[in-house]
Amino acid sequence: MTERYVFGTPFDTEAVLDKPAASPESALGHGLKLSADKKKVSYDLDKDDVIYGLGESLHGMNKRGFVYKTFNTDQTKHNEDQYSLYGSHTFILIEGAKGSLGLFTDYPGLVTYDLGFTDKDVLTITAEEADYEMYVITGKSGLEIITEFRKLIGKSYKAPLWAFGYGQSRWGYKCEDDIREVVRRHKENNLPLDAVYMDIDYMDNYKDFTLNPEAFPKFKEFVDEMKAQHIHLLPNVDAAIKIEDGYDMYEEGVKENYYCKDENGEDFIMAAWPGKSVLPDFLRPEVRRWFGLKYRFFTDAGVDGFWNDMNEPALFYSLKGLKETAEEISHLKDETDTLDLYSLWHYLDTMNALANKPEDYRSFYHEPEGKRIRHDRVHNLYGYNMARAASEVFNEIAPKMETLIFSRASYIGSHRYAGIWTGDNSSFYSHIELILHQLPNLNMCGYLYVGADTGGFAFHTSENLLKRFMQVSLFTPLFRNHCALGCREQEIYRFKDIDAFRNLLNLRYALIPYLYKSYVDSIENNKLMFTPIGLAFPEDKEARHIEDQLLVGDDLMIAPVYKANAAGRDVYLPEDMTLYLMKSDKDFTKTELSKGHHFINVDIDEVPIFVRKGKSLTLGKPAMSTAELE
Ligand code: MIG
Repeated sequence: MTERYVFGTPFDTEAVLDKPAASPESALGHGLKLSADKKKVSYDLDKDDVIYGLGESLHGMNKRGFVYKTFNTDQTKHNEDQYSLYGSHTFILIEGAKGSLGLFTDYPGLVTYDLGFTDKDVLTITAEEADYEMYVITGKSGLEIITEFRKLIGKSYKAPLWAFGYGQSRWGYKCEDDIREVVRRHKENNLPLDAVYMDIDYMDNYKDFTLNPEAFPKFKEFVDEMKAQHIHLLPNVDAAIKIEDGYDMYEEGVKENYYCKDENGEDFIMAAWPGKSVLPDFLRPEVRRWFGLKYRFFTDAGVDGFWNDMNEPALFYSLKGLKETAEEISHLKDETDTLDLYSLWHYLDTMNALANKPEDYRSFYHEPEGKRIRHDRVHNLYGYNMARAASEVFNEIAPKMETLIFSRASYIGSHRYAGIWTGDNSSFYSHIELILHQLPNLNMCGYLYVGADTGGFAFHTSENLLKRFMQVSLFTPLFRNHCALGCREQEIYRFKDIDAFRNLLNLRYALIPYLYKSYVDSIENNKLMFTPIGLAFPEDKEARHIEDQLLVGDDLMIAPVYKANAAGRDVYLPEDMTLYLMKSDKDFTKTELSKGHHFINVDIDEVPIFVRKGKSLTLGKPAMSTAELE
């Protein structure tokens, strides 16, 4: 059952299209307490209550014991001291002694979730303004509540089958030949591959919907050449538009008044990769359509995949903020003889605070339906509507193609338009574990086409770390090896043990029929693709606190090894299962295991797959690309 409470005058996020009738505030029950100013809802937690949800946020699968802030942030450090990442997924599920309860706070600005942090026994949800909707969902089980919530927010975006192929990416591929080499070296080594990503260096001075003409002199021919080898190209499309006379896109937007405005009604000037830039007002349908139709530049050439980046939106600085900062640090030159440490820190902090400044997010405006609204109040809808801009026109501009789009920033609602990736993780073992925590929480918030940068984005990967990363990612819909500029090259063919990597890719391709079926089933039936065993076996007290095992679809369970130099791991089986230790789709051992705790030995080249009681492991035949799958 879903109850809907409306406080103040909420902005319509379009997260829920078909809204149930509102309940009077006095009906708010289930132990939920509303503060006098109506900004805060609180709830007393029992000792063993588990809290799921909040999508891609950091920390455990059980979110209890920390504070989370939903304000989409270009956060390159996925460490435990961060409160926000790129997406705001404001649904939580409380599983505990009093039953299961789902809460969705529909507010597109800052919402603070204090989940037993300030007071270990109290959960509070605080919206920055008392203008939001709260959906309270009850049901017989956590899984039933999740399905009810997913129905409420509408069917998730469905990516094409080819999007389950392996993709190679690196920030730093610059030209046709860089991409050709990636493809060639995969082929030479018999490594399956479906996609190569084009990161921002393909552009002409970081201008959206342009190509560096020297690097891509005959783009259409190049796309065809790649297609002939079953390779999809996926350009990165950023949010900010370069200010440059003669850049047609910029000029059209100025003429039509399509950009976000500052306090004085002038175009708000900020900086991202293109330098001084403006931000399209994606909250307006006509701006979305204009931007969406620009994708023709690529789709006409046969490009059928895209990733949207920097769309929190990330602000390297605002022009106003830069001027203020420059003024402030100019005083340093008078202090060089007398500078004390506190002043030094002040100057350092002043520079560091230039990017993504809260004041900047409060200093520009959107004009949806002619109404002026300050950006911070609708901040989390920006990336949502950028992805939507493309997704809404693909059928029109590329009716014969099966396009893929995924975004970095998101808010519940954008799950209907695009997938997401989890942004700039690092080559850390702890970030393999993080994926396991994010997957089910993303799924419950509507995101099914998801994946993390495999091998890690920042920092340097090692051969064994990449293997362990791949052993998780080979189960996720988006399976992309991606890495940052300046970090150790991490294409598979850079390492010694190519045979072992090929085996992992073969296993992935053999699993694609099962994974894609489970993926579609999760979309059609509003289910999780990745289910925590605590939710699947709610009566099982042991299963409740296990965060590093997941059911994948209806038949399988995974329990990956994600610790450095580990020879194996502990596993808890909530029922009898068959363990397949898989070196490849063809080379495996099979062991029957009974319900309960086990230590399993897992070699660096083995992937443990558990087949549930009464189910079987269905593998297809691997292929060099999804197009060649039988
Ligand atoms: O400021 O396009 O998360 O995947 O490689 C960095 C360059 C901008 C951030 C993305 C990352 C991408 C990078 N981008």
